[in-house]
Amino acid sequence: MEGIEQWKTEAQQWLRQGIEYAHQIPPTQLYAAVAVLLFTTLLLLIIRLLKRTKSNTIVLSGLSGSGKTVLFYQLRDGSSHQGTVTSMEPNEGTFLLHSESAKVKGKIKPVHVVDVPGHSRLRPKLDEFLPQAAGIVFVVDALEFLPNLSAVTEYLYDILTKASVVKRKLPVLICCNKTDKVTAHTKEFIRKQLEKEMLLCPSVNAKPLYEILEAITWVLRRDKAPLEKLRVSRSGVSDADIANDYALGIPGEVFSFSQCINKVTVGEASVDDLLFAYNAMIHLSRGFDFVTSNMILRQGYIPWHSQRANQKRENVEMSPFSLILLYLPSLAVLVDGKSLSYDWTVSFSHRAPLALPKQVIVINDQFPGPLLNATTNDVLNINVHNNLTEPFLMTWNGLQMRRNSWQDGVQETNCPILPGQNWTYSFQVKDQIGSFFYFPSLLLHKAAGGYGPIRVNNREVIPIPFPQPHGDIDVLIGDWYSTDHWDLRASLDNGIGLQNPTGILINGRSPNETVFKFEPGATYRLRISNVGLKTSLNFRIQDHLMLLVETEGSYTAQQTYRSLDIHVGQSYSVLVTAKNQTCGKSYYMVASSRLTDAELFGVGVIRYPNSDDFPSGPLPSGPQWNLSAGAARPNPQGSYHYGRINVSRTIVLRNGEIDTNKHLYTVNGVSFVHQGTPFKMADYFELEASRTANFPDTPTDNGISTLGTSVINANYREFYHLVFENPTPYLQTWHLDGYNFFVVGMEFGTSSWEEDMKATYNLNDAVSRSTVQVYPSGWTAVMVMLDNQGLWNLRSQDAERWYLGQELYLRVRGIGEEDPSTIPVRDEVPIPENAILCGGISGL
Ligand SMILES: Nc1nc2c(ncn2[C@@H]2O[C@H](COP(=O)(O)OP(=O)(O)OP(=O)(O)O)[C@@H](O)[C@H]2O)c(=O)[nH]1
Ligand SMILES: [Mg+2]
Repeated sequence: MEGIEQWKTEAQQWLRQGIEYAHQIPPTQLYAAVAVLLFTTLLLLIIRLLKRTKSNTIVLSGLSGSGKTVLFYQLRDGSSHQGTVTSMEPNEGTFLLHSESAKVKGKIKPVHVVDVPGHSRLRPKLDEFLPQAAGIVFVVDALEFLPNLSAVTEYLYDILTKASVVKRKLPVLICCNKTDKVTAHTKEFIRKQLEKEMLLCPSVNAKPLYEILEAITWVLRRDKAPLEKLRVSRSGVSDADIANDYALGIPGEVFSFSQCINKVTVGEASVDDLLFAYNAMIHLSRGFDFVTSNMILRQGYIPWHSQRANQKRENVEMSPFSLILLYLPSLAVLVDGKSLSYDWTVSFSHRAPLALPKQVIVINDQFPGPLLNATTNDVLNINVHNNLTEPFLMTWNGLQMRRNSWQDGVQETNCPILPGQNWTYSFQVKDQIGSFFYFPSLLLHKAAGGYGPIRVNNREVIPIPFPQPHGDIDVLIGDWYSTDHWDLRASLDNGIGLQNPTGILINGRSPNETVFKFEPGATYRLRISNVGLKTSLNFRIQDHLMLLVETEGSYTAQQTYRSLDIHVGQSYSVLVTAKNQTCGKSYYMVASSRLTDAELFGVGVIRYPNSDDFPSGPLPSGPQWNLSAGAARPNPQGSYHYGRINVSRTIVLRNGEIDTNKHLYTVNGVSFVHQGTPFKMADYFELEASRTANFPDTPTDNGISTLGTSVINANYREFYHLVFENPTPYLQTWHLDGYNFFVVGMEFGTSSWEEDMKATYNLNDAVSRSTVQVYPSGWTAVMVMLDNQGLWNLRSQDAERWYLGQELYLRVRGIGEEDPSTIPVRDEVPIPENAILCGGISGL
């Protein structure tokens, strides 16, 4: 008690002394001191307050399916659990990033992550989270990027023009996701496309200069129109955007993300490699800017994917929920593309091409058959009524039937449509563009016609790398035998090969019967396919040049040709510009045979206005071998990194012949013989089907040839290197259903391929196609990413050799190898409900 009293007295003394001291200080100094004191306290309080409200919220946004929810779980748990379904509610959580959870607790701070559903109806939720956000991660699906380009751009534009983003200078990370896939686009490509597409949004500045630059670019590439077209197509969609808060870009300058007031960065990520995403999160949530991956590595963040990638990949892919939901009708709105229905009656008709009567296969009474005119992602339903007297199947040369070999229409994937019956093919032309054709696949029916053109057009919003042509013209060229197909078949069955064809048809017509009308000055896209049985053709137009722009669904480096060799089963698009002020004249279009005893000519006529006459002068002559078009030549798409992928298997396939009781054709010594039940069906119903055991990956030298059922078992998502060797004096063409491959090497003069030939490969910008020629005594090498599960026909496009056994099947399987009913729908669609059953499964 005494102690306390003493303290009290001392305190009173200090107070008195203090007051006296204060009285001695001049009042102004005193006020100043108090003011400084108060100001400092206030400042400290404000700093404290600000520090408290410093946000650590990262908002994940982006289109539906871009991978936000997977990213959310990966960031939180290092795994995406059971996979994902389309989110209907935002996902929210405050957690230590999984990559940091091993670090010393207390030193690291949790991050608040919000995953906003991408469905357009749910996107307004984004506005609820932006006010407290520290940064936005805008997730882009780098795999399905081009088909969604306009939707992605519109959403991103919306975000970048919001007051809550611009005013607060919110950093935005454009995270290009799914880069684990080989066909994913690079971040540079995505950035460029987005910046370009942004210009089509309202109130993005800098249009005038951009337009000038674009015009120059397009004129150099002989183009003027695409941007205009895009602008028109976009302006209708985005009227609502005019209400956006801010404009983007700097007037008079080409738009780039660097012009945004807030920082916009582009990075890459995937379930297998979240290094960038993790670090972006860490830096964003701590108010730092994004860092380069070098800095990240220096700071020692460990890429977590190295330990757990495989486990996660399985988790993602086997998700039962996402599989079921893939098929929920409620999701149908998310699938773009329209549904097209065709009703086809296939029948024999007496026709007389080349003035020689023959039973021709017509479709709805037409020969060639009707045009299938689709746009990328459309779903086609083609109800085929078989009014022939024989079983029938149609196959779709070059259409990839993604995940859906059930619709491929070849002997080992489908049971035939019997006479008098019908079957509806139903498939999506997913992520494809280009020129193709369909033809009957069984019983040498192709010799009777039954073929027709397929166009898969670009979606309106996807630019094409050349001016929008004035019109598209389908040109089907092919050899023609005036003998009925059953007689031809009987000869082959009796060991007598096909002789020289009777002639060459253009669009099913004899010379001079097919007329194409040209308007002066207009540019036409000719979609040319060789639909014949076995003859390579040279195509040319009198006094007109052709600009090659597309090969079986891939845009090529554009090159001008006077003539083009088109081998059986190949398709090309060329642009032909009509002459100016050329009225009253007409010109020859010629398709002439190669390597036949006598040169045969298919002749079409190009007519300008007011010309009724036939062209004058001799037919334009063809060149010697034209080895450049379609070889391993540049493809400017530039977004594939196929040259960097490790090849998991090399298969060398040598074509040959055997004489048993009839003349047959072989691959690696095996001539294919159909067993009665299509393999695809036998696989599905787990029927023991006889297969040639151990089909060799390289030709054997023992010279023994056999009959068999060659199937190469291949692993889904592996990267294969196929070499086709052709020791014969005849030209060969090979086609793979379900895929485009990169043509990396081609040689003639020697048919035996050696390892060291790889040194000559084009591993940068090879053309991507589905049918490739192999020159006489030559070899051709291709590389293919097996990302399309199913059973795929690899065949000689020569109808005679195909009919006589020169084919095999690539059985690309992943999960569900043992029990086909467990194959995830995401990898392969289930057997169609209307599948025709036959052979060993007909009673099931
Ligand atoms: N290959 C690959 N697939 C991925 C990756 N990330 C996500 N996916 C797949 O993409 C699909 C969509 O992923 P989600 O995370 O559900 O998509 P989301 O963005 O949340 O979509 P919404 O919820 O509809 O907005 C799933 O099937 C994932 O398995 C990736 O990095 N690589
Ligand atoms: Mg989601």
